[in-house]
Amino acid sequence: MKVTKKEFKEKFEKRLQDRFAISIEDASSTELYETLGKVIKSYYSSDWKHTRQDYLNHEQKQVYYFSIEFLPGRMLKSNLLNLGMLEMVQEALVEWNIDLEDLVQEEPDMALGNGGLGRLASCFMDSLASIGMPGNGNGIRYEYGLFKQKFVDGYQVELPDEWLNQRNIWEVRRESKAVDVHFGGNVYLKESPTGQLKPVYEGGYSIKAIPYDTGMTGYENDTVNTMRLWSAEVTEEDKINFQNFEDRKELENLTSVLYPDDSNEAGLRFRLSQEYFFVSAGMQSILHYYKSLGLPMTEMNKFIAIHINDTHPAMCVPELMRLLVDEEGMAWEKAWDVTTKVMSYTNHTIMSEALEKWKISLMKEVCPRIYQIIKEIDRRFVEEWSHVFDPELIERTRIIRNKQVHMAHLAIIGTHSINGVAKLHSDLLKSVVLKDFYTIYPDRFNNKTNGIAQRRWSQISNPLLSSTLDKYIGKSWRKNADDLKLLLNHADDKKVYADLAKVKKENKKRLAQYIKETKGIEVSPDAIFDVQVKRLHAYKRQLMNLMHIIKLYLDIKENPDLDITPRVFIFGAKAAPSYHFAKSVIKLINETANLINNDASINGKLKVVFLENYNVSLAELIIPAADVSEQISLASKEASGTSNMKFMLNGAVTMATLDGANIEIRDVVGDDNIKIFGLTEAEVYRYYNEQNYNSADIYNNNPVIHRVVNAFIDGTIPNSRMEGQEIYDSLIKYNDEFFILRDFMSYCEAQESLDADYKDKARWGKMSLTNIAHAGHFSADNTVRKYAEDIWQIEPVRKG
Ligand code: 8GP
Repeated sequence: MKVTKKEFKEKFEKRLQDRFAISIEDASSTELYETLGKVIKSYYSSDWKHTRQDYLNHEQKQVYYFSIEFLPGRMLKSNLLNLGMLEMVQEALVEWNIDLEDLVQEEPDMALGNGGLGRLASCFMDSLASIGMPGNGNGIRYEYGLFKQKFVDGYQVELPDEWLNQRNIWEVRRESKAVDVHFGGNVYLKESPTGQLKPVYEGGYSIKAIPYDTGMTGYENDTVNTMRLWSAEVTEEDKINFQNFEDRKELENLTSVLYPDDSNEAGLRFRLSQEYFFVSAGMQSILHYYKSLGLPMTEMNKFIAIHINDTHPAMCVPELMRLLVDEEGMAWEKAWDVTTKVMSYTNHTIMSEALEKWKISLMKEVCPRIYQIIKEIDRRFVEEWSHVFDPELIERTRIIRNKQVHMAHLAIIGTHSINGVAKLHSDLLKSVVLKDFYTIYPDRFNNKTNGIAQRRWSQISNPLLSSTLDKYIGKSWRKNADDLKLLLNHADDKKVYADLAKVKKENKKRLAQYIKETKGIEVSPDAIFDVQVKRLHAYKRQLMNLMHIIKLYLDIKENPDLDITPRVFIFGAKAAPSYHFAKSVIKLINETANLINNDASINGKLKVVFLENYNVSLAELIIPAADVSEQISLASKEASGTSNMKFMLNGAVTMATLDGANIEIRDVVGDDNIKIFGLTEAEVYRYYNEQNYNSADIYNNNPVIHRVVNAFIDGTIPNSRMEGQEIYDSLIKYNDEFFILRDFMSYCEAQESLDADYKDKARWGKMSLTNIAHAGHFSADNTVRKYAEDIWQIEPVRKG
């Protein structure tokens, strides 16, 4: 789209005038932001309409990405960038003495997700549009996003995220597309006059599902896809149908809050109702659309692909069966054939506590017809395979087992494709976690290594790096991230290293300023910025990072002349509100930070900063400033990780275990440009098999470890007696579930070697450059193309 500055300014002034009856000088940032949003929307609205029409006219196969979480972050700048207007608008605003950054701050960070899985969904939305693929999002419009985190006395406190208090300028309410979702009651089957069994519903209640659509703009290609988020509304008329007040309240609030748990999923009725709500609403609207095409129902798979992002939307399978069999009168076998061809599923974690299971009694209560259909799917599964495989294997893989409905089993049995999110993870699914299913359906399993929205994580978050890259390799990388490889032509050029270092320093200053403002801590941009930002989870081992900090602190106390490069350790992490251990780790990091930051005797060689409320916007500030990216999960536990990719794109060097996508990062950058340490996945499994891990032995025999672990209980870290004891017990009494003590010395060695590399400017320059140059490998554009080809069979319609 080509919009001149003059046109833009006229339109902007007119909008401001029409909406607020004021001139630019009198307008507040909020009014300016809202006006800018409206103007941007007006620029893409016709493309949005045309994109939809194009898909319709071409009877184009479309994918619907069902995800209970989306984490788009702020959209103002990404929309401007995608429309090719960012620089022009920045200039125009400057002419009015307005800083675009001030308006950016007005936008709430749309945080409708917990972490990796939700952010991935949003990266995919961006890429689908940017490569011109017909892709839609389908999720929940939570009124409260993920809680806002504050620290009080070092403890995490959760505050509500009332993001919708300020109006969401990007969404469009589409009342005319509302559907009803039925909950509860009883269902029995009755023979119809034609001899078919039809469900008869007794009681229960319906909730109105209202869709709110948000345009997903593609990068400079006039494509605008749709992310559809559903909101629950109860009409006055419906209210009479509720048997009791509690039911009514619960359902009225169905889409009010995002379940604030990352992986310790508690089986709550509320959550199950949310899942059924967005699944049923989305499936009904897709079917409605498909019927409008007037094509045979049996060919639905040629026009529609539905992706189940983790198991939360797994009820898409029985819901489509319900619609085809109950509503459309299709025979079960035909409906099953279509359903499995339409559906595909991604698994995002091997942590068994995150594999969802629902009590049968609960599912019967919330969505009784869905339960009946699942039971029938399960019955047929057993019938089909029990003559082929060992009965025990069939018993283990059934959907309904031990009075529970296993959602991953449903997602596997009901789809044609199951993928993991990095090579190692996909291999572990086949060899361990879903081994039995791999025996039954070997062809369904595949890998799709995650990717990131390259433009957000470079052009938007790191404009300085972007213009430096333009200077050396031209601009093609902005569209095609593989062209970052052109930087390798400068792999030995010290001038380029110096320029990249200059950019890094500026970004560090920007972050240092934020740290000063928000935490009151002074940090030097000459220090190494060593960053770990991600959800707080035991397997991610923030605790090991903390132990390394404690070790350095004790080393410096013992030897004040110790020759180490000053380091600033930066953390960002939210803990699930009910995750006690994770909250204790937060408290300990905060207390250690207090201790170290206020100890003048260490001469500022170490600083520790725990930034509050880590979210997408904060990530955009932190990641460009990082020298070191901490990706230190126990090998085999992190499915992929995606911040590792964002950091490398921004020139940080990864401190990594051989886990998740770290392995693939190592493969592309080479051993010299990454710091690998710790157990391999095979070694971890050997410990499991031989059951011979003994953390107390390590503790008793290694004086360094002994000293660091004791710091948790001997008063070294103040104000944290209880938490310290708890951590100590987790490491010693409960045998250190994630093998921190086993990996600790290897971690410290890797850190020492990193320190030495950092001192050598040329060496570090080359490492950093090599990481940037290879980051295109992890562009979500590439990942999504692979999904499109191998799983969804969709093609770009619009110019990509
Ligand atoms: C995350 C994985 O932990 C991470 O390794 C991966 O990069 C990311 O998904 C995207 O694939 N998993 C989750 O966010 C997750 O499992 N969330 C729980 C609610 C299921």
